[in-house]
Amino acid sequence: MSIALITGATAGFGKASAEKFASNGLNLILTGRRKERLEELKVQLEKQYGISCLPLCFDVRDKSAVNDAIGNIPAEWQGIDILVNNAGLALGRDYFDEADMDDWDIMIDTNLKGLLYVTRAALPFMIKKGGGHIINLGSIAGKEVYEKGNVYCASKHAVDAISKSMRIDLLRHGIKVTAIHPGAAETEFSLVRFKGDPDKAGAVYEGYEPLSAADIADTIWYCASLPKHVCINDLVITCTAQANSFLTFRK
Ligand code: NDP
Ligand code: 8X3
Repeated sequence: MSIALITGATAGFGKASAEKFASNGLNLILTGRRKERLEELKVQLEKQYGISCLPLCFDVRDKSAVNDAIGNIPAEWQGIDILVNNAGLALGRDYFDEADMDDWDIMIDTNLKGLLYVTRAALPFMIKKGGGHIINLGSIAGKEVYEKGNVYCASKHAVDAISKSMRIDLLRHGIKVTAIHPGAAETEFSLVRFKGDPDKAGAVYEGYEPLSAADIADTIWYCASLPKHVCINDLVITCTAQANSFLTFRK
């Protein structure tokens, strides 16, 4: 059975992807910081789909914790076929000159450095196996910038750039690299961005139908399930009401 490692599996795209991958018979290494949610998901997916899950609880910003958790996975889990680098967040929506610089650090440390740490830790297993597929979650914010998006947009532009670099540097190992760039999708994303304020978070999705976590999980699975010789390099996906990173048609 194939093995997929999905970061940020406790919510949103990561959780929906875990369900999609499990329904297609893959064994899953599931990561996140919320241990209880990981344990609950393991129990649910194993019971529902008859697959096996290995929950790994760590913060992707902590390089030693990442190396420790992934570097020491049991031998039977080391044959990772697919790595979904999904863990990430936006914090705040403020003008550049007014933004909280601690928010900047957290976004850069999570969205860019966390992705780098996890990938480097998992790669030796994929290289040893002779190939695999890395799927990075960028964003439409990694293609275009918008007002008060500054450092979140920069962190996702970095994901776009590193995905292109990985595709070149990992070619010799037969590892595919796909970057998926969603537009607005209703998950816990905005609740996190607005630091737990449900009114601000809800307002983001008012007046139009945003993408859902399941829409993105379907897209991730589509890219992951293509034949070995086919690689979607770069995919931008928005809801029909969204034209680009800043223009959304609201009724
Ligand atoms: P959610 O907030 O619903 O889920 C985010 C996931 O990331 C959670 O499982 C969370 O787990 C994990 N995570 C966050 N920080 C860390 C950390 N430091 N260490 C480990 N895990 C972490 O958001 P989405 O599902 O919407 O977002 C997933 C990805 O997609 C992100 O990279 C986001 O930037 C990107 N994206 C989202 C869009 C949207 O509109 N929703 C659009 C475009 C891209 P835990 O808290 O348990 O650690
Ligand atoms: C999340 C989408 O438009 O809020 O990456 O930046 S957006």
